[in-house]
Amino acid sequence: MKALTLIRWFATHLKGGVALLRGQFTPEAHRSLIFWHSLTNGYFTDWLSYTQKRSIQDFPSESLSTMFSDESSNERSKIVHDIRVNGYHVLRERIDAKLCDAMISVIARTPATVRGRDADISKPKNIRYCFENPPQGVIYDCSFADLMQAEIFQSLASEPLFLSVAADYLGTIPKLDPSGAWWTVASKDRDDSLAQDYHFDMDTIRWLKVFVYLSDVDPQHGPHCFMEGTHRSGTIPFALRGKGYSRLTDEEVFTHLPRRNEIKFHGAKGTVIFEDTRGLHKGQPVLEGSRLMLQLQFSNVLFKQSEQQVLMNKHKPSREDIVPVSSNFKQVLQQYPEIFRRYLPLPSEVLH
Ligand SMILES: O=C(O)CCC(=O)C(=O)O
Ligand SMILES: [Fe+2]
Repeated sequence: MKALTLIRWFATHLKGGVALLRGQFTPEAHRSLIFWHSLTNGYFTDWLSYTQKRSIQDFPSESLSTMFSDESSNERSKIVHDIRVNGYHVLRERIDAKLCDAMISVIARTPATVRGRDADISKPKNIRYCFENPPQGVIYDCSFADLMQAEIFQSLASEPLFLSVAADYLGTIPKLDPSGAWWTVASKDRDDSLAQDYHFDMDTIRWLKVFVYLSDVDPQHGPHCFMEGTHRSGTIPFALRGKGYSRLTDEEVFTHLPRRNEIKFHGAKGTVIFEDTRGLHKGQPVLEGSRLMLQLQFSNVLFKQSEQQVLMNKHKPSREDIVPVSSNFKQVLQQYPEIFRRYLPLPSEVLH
């Protein structure tokens, strides 16, 4: 009987693996992706992402304007090289403080979902709460679908430096996957769902995250941490990856991987970190005050999501929150609608 269950389970993953190779990105296939990823120490995932490579030229268009200096824009190949080798790159240039403040002001007025240490446990956790009057929690998440209503976030998501680095790293047109901003507040409690223990992400086949600190981050304010090099195949020992898609304590990680490979990102407001979060990473708990983090995820393929997962256009920030900045959004949307497919229910004449 046990053997039969095992055979069935393996057959399910075999079917899932074939579906993935055929380009069927269903939730069932996603479960098999995690299985094959762990079993092959990442090599299956590498193969799959290879099958998704497309030749892209002159992407994105030269005529788009950037919020960064020429120096940063010219660093593109070095950034991609660093991500390939180490799994991350911290941009030398920070995002301008005025732009950060404009983002913060939109985020502060956007309803947030509370996670962890919820004071009112009779309420389901996935309700949106208004940040002005929050229940006790550890993390307050704002969905990018909401933030994208503001021009500043449209500009950020269509920033040519981000798009070009992502396209180069992914080997195809990047697609904006679940992204958002969140406050983490000081808390003694820990919760499995909070990403405060080491883990790897695996929402799709290959992706690149762009993290932006919107508050100063020092050791007291929950630095983001990454185990250098663990985004590459063959680097995570079976004792860790055999646990599948779960959280790992520092003790577990440092029993199997050298502690000196741990990178703690301290940085002022506006710091940009490119990271392949296929590698082991976590957000250290905040010890005092709060940390505001923004994250964009650019993926090579979009897995199908349930209706519930797609929180779309639920809230419109008021116009006074919107600081006019030159936006590339319309141009990118017109040329490459697939980048924002997850977010905008575009009319079919735009898509085809
Ligand atoms: O809060 C952090 O620094 C970690 C976030 C994280 O795990 C993620 O965005 O995938
Ligand atoms: Fe993560």
